[in-house]
Amino acid sequence: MGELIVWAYDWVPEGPRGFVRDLRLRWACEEAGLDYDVRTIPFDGRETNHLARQPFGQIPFLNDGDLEIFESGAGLLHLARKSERLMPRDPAGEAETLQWTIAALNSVEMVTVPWWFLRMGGDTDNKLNGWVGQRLGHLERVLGEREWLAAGRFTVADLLMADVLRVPDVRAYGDRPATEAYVARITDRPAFRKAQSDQIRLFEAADGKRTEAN
Ligand SMILES: N[C@@H](CCC(=O)N[C@@H](CS)C(=O)NCC(=O)O)C(=O)O
Repeated sequence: MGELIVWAYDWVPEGPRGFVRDLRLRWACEEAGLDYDVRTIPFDGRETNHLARQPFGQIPFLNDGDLEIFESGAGLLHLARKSERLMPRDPAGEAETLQWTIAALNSVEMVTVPWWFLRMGGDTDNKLNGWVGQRLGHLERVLGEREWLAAGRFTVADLLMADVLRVPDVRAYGDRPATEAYVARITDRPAFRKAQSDQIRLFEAADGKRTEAN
């Protein structure tokens, strides 16, 4: 293992800025105090220009020296194994962190992503409303009873769950005060704010280059 490199797009339109998933890996590195570099692949041609590194043509992916990892969740868990700040080392704390990390991906984001995708296309009264409401309702109950998802302190599970929940459509859906307080608290962390502003700055700098090129 060696140099950590987070791979991102070199540019995206304004809408997704601050939400593109390389932010998850940047944020985790910031929380853990791990040195990392960000490198980019061209947004134009993204469907096919990096299939050797990410078989679905997506970002992010991560290098750790010679190790290459795609999927933001896999990248986060890899980083969590490098730093106790992201995941406790005791078996119970680690198991709780793992289960909530997978829950963020496979029980919450698995429903919220297709849901907001339908809404983006104007289908606000879509068939996933009930399913999303149910998942978020269960989470509201959990978050009403505890400050952190796992191990009684901040872990990579909170990073990922907050990132899934902070999507504006999700955040605005229903009245869920405990969830809103959780998202606000976690996205107020300096590591999040730095990762987000670094991402936005990269895309803003790329705006200038694209204008010059056209
Ligand atoms: N499950 C993947 C999803 C990655 C993903 O959706 N990435 C978006 C950017 S946030 C992307 O590359 N979209 C372009 C596409 O899907 O073609 C992960 O978590 O890494």
